[in-house]
Amino acid sequence: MSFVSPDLIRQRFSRAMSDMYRDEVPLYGALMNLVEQTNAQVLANDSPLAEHLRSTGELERLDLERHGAIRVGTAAELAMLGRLFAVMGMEPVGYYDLTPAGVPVHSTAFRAVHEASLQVSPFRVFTSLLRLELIENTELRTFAESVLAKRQIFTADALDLIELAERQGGLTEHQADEFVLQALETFRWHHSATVTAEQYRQLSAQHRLIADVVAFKGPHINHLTPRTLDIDIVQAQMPRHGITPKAVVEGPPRRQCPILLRQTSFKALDEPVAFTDSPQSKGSHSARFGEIEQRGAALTPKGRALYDQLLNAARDALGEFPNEANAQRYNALMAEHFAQFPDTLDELRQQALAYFRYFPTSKGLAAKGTLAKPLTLEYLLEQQCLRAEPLVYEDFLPVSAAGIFQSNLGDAAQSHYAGQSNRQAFETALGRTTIDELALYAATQQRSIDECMSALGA
Ligand code: OOG
Ligand code: NI
Repeated sequence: MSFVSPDLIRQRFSRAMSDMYRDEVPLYGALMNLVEQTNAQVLANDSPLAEHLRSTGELERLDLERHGAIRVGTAAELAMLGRLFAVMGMEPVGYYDLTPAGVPVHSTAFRAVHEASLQVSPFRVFTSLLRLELIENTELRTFAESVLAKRQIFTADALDLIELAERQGGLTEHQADEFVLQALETFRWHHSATVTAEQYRQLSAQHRLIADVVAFKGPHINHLTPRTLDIDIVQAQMPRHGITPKAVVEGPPRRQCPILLRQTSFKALDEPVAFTDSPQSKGSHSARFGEIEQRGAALTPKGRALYDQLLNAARDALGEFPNEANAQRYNALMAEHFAQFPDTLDELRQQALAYFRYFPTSKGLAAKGTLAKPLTLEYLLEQQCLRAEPLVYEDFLPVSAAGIFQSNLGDAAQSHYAGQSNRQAFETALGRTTIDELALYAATQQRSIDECMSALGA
């Protein structure tokens, strides 16, 4: 039996998800078009950037590139999702605790882990598990648990195909196509809620996110995010396309050498829903939104510590959550603080602030065997036998994610939770440990060094 590679299943699934979401949320299609136009413009005007993206393979994956997000209610749902994503070569990377920011969830990102797989499809899904234990009202918590206990978010065929894939070690062409169709059903939007209007109101009063998870049949995809090469252009253009962006771009400020991840979104749409007691009446729920991101270099632990330090200092100086009224001051504070973050590729590399991939140059390959030993990385770079390109950050940022959640839940939704960060509980629910993203970047960097050394005969 011959199996379809999990990377290709993921690529097909990502495309199917994008088509479904574009049908459901036309504004996502508008945003995609805007991003596509902007990317084409940036590439036409910035040939060094175009060359960098071509040489690292990022250009090929640019149009495919997107992430989505979902929220689930129970450990069993999370564990089964982990198995569903595994069929597509996606593993849980990173642990994000959003409770310090007043959002009662903790999360991971399901994604491919090897650079070759990421090249075929970098599709990622930010997946959050509701922390019901943080609901203080025991009656409401018990009610939420009982509602969640009754739902099945996977189709019977999806469950069969997951088991089949595990048993066989893969899926055939036909099975893979069927799997994509069946898996998609879990993420579809449902216009009818599973609770009464009054129950919805109570859940929502506790936290809008709780209503979003508990009151529906499944974990509808709540946004899909294309990757742009210039987020400031898109942010500025959005209003002209009938899209209202959130007040500030999350993540680092604009720089010469982009680092980590910059993100902005448009507010969630108010959509009609029917409740169980009043199927005809027009309730509404807002959950689904649009987002764009610009990705930069993955930072080492040292670089990340500097990022966190500067971000916290800028936010402390602002003294409140960034919002419409203080957006200008926030941007100025960010620019001021981040002036301390080195902004050339050489500095980022020499000070070990970012991860890099190394490529042999034609000069290096021609000189193979004739180079003076020992062949150190610095020597080979100096001789222009190698070149270094920053590694793309493939993950998320907890403070940014909280900002995205907040902007879509409304600022009134800020709550305070006494709960501790609980990675262990999350991993117990998931049924496995989450992968340390920094170890993945370090491994990719090391593989590229090893390949270069052997290509140059070291
Ligand atoms: C997820 C919000 C976080 C991101 O890109 O940081 C996120 C959610 O709203 O469920 O998508
Ligand atoms: Ni997102």
